[in-house]
Amino acid sequence: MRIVAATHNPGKVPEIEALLGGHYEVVTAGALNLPEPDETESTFAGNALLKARHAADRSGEVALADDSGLSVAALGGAPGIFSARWAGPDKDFAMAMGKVEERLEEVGSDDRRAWFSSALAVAWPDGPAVVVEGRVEGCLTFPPRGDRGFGYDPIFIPDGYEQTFGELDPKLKDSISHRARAFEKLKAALID
Ligand code: ITT
Repeated sequence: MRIVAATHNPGKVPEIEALLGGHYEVVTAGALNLPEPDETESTFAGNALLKARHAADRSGEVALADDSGLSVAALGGAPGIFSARWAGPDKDFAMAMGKVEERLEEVGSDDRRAWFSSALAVAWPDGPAVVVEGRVEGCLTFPPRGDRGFGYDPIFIPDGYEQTFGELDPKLKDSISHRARAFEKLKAALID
């Protein structure tokens, strides 16, 4: 069976493919020339549903979307749903990670706790949809370390580890990440 990965973020695609474990043929929204919808909702779940619904109804195929982001405790959960927008139109994550560090300096807090969230939504064309959410807790480190993964991975150390997601083996990230945890819930929701 084929599933549309309703994302235009190339960093997410291998992770989604790995989580699907080769059981589905994955085609991306970009490959189908589907337009990128505006993320107008105020929650990860709302934006994931919006993206999955948009792709499923336009492609006529089952679609899977991920809406995710980094939340920093000392910044009241920012950037959160604005994680991609903090990187600007050029998707400059070196700049976005610098902005996180600057904001932490401005608030003058030593609290480096942070978490990644992922909402995964599956939508059937003109049919139902399912949405679930997963989270991984950790702390931030500066300067960024490692060139694996994508986005904010080089500043995030998951609890129980000493390396950042940018340094850890992608297979390990795929077993403990926010996306992996959401995926476990998705499997349970689809089987129940
Ligand atoms: P799509 O909406 O097309 O999927 P996007 O990049 O705009 O792509 P989001 O709106 O969900 O996706 O933004 C999530 C941002 O949060 C993403 O761009 C990354 O910067 C960050 N992020 C999410 N998951 C991450 C992960 O596993 N590692 C590092 N950064 C992550």
